[in-house]
Amino acid sequence: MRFREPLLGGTAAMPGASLQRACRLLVAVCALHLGVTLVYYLVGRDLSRLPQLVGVPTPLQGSSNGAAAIGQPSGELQPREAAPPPPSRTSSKPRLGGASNPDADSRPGPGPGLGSNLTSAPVPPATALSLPACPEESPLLVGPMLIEFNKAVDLKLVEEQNPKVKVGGRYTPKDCISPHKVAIIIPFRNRQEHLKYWLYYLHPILQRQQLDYGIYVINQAGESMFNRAKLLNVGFKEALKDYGYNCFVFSDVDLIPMNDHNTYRCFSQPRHISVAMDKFGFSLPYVQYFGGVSALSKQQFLTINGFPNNYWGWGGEDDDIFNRLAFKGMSVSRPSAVIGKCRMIRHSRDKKNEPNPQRFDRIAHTKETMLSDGLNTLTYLVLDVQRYPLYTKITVDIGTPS
Ligand code: UDH
Ligand code: NGS
Repeated sequence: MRFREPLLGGTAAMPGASLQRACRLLVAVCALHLGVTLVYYLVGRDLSRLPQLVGVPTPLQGSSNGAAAIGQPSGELQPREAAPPPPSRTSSKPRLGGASNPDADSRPGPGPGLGSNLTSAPVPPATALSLPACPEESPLLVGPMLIEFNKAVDLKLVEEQNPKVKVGGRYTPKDCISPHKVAIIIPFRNRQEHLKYWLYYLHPILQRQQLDYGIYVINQAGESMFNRAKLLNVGFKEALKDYGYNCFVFSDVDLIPMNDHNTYRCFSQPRHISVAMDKFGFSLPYVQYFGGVSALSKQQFLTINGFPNNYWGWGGEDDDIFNRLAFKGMSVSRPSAVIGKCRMIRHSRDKKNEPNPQRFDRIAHTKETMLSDGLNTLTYLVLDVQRYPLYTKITVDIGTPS
């Protein structure tokens, strides 16, 4: 018996030809599929769009949120010193701020004035609309961090290490919408070296915390007595002219958190953030302590009429703020002493910030004074606004003790 050539032509070849055609069709379909996939990949390269197209919610991918690019500060600071980079924009015309413009507080969104360039920087609205909300706890957090201050910081490098931070120190998560629109306000005068450490450590942390944030350094002009709380009031008002912030973190320039689970955001009660400072043996110095770093929502801040304007020199203003909160029936929320660990950059006492001898008398009268000393009586003159790559610096004349 010999084998026929059963599948090669004639009537007997018919089933073979059909199979061939079917195979060709299959190959064509595969090629088409491959082509379409390739086009999606090359054109979009943004996989977060795919779920939007098919109506599937996007699980958050840590790596697509910049965590890898941001990186964890290794503690390896660059040895090179650098002058602050040139500002992107300068407004040198003095502007009056304060109680004369009460509407500034209630504007929910971006407004005229200082920051129109900042509000144009974040994600375009079309993309933002399709993004999911950021999760309650960021998946990017790393926990305890090594914080040290033994090597100088080069701000140019910090800039390169934080490419997603926009001019003026603005950042918005790319892959999700953060409910936490946080203005970080730093009272400042003549502490550039501390500010460099602060920016080096905090920018990566705040990005990992998936906050929609902006950094405001409120620089007191002149040589008169320092006034921390008044500068913080100025920061509140000025930041709101930039963007619809709903949360305000008030931070000394020399305090760095040691655990990124200590989120720089607002809570249902005012938040004390720097609860376990190294200089106090990683614990609270006293239960009412509210100094260092704290966070108040816009509404909480407005409820207490902001901070006092008349604590000139060191001490007591944070106790006055605590009293204001207590008199308005609020309590203080805090992280645990483990999560709340932080380091302070050691330094000597600043000139023109000597202890205020009036502070004890003032904190004994917060209940009455808080009605007539605060946001409703705040006056100041903005002398200069500089939009640096990593922060916005607002220089103000806040006057002198009356
Ligand atoms: N600040 C300045 N410049 C000043 C004074 C204060 O930028 O000249 C800011 C800065 O953000 C600082 C914050 O205001 O972190 C609070 O200043 P502070 O002097 O009340 O508190 P700090 O913890 O120092 O910095 C306390 C006195 C240190 C004495 C140390 C003696 N060894
Ligand atoms: C209290 C001050 C606070 C100050 C705290 C810690 O005594 O303003 O010490 O100060 N209150 C009064 O003086 C009434 S610190 O050691 O951080 O300089 O914040």
